[in-house]
Amino acid sequence: MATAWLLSPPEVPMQLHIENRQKLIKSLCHASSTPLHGFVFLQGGNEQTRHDTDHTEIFRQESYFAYLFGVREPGFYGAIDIASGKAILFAPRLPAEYAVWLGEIKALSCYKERYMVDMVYYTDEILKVLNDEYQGTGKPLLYLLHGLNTDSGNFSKPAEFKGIEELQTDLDTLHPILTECRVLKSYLEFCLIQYANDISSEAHVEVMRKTKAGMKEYQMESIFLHHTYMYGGCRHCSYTCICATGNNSSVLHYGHAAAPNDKTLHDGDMALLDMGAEYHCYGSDITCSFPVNGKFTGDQCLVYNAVLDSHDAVISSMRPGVSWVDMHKLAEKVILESLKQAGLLVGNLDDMIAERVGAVFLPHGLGHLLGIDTHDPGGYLQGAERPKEAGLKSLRTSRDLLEGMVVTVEPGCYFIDALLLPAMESAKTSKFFNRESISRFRGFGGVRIESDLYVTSDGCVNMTKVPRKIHDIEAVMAGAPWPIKKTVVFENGSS
Ligand SMILES: [Mn+2]
Repeated sequence: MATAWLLSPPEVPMQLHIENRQKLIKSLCHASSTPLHGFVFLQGGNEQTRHDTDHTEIFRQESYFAYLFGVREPGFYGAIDIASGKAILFAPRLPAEYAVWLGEIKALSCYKERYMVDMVYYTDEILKVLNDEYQGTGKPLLYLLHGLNTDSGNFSKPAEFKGIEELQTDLDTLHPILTECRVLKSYLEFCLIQYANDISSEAHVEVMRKTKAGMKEYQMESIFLHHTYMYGGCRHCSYTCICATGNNSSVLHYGHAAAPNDKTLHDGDMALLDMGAEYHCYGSDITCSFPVNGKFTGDQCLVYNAVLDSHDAVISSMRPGVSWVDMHKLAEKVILESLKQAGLLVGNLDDMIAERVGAVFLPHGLGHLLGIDTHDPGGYLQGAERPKEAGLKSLRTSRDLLEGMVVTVEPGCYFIDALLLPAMESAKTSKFFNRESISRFRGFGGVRIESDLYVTSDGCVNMTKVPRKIHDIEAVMAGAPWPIKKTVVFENGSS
């Protein structure tokens, strides 16, 4: 059955980045008791080549730079004059042969128009321009980006250019404030994340429909990539596709170079597909789990519904002020309850929770902030400590929810020998496991269900539009329609 897909990815209004810059300046001024002078100054990403060769990897903008300026080309710098709010871009001066190999060299005015900034100069003019534009006394002061990414442990690299030592620099102020700006999404940002969700949801459904025993895992990946690029204009994914079937679905980050989605699908396997496209640097992060033959067995229903109940329980409890750590505990509890009801676990639920049995089945965090990065920054405020308990320590945020956050909800239930076997041996936890029933699930793999949620003033909106209930998944896999009404983005202007 042919489906009419929408063939026109949306034009992104640069108003989005104007608003992001205004929000930053407002936050910076709000955080200081005295009027601030100087420039927010960022260096955009540079093109990378493959190892020692001249093969250029496809460029994707650095995320903080993308947030403020939306520039898609490499080699740029950007400044915002804090006093006036004026935005200045600095473009690389391209050599004449660029026009032969890479295309027309654009006039600076083209960048000014496209990116809706106040001024554009060349990168070799930075020092002069900053000196000329500076309204304060003494040497121009630059607020540079330097701070920890709490997911990777890496630090963002402050801008560097020839002559920067002649200016004053501040490395401490900008990072926490700019990061916090990224945590709460504007209406236009919401629209972009919704678009990435719409096209990715559609692609997940397309994969479900085409999945059959005998295929390779990478063919599911290929269908997803084709759909999001062909019909959605998404050149990048938010992360490497995880297309795991059978026991591979208990490998949390399957799909990497050493496990490249290359198993053959067998009748009876569960598939766990964690795939999300990104558009104009804003991403989506969606996981669907289903049997490759299109029909759930009793045991597959049991595990799947345990995770779906957990997913739904969290979503119906989410609202501003709710602690994400509590949401993780709720997710865990619902899964443990289901496993107990099914006879896989025995004993008192509170005792199981106290002994961290939940982390045996759900060892990763419940979810994370999502935006320009899949694991968007800001999960831990400066000075905040990570929880130390098993499972909870993997949380990428321990914060209370705020209106405007986009968070993933991704509970899972996995049968991972490396966790299950020691827990069944441990003096503290062995009593909770019904060995006979659990043995049925060795080699089952796992189930994860992941949706992207936008936190509203009194609840949340699920931005992910894929079949979740077992009868809906079975129907779609058997050919039933699953219309995804694409959200018309950017129509209502900005907020
Ligand atoms: Mn995720």
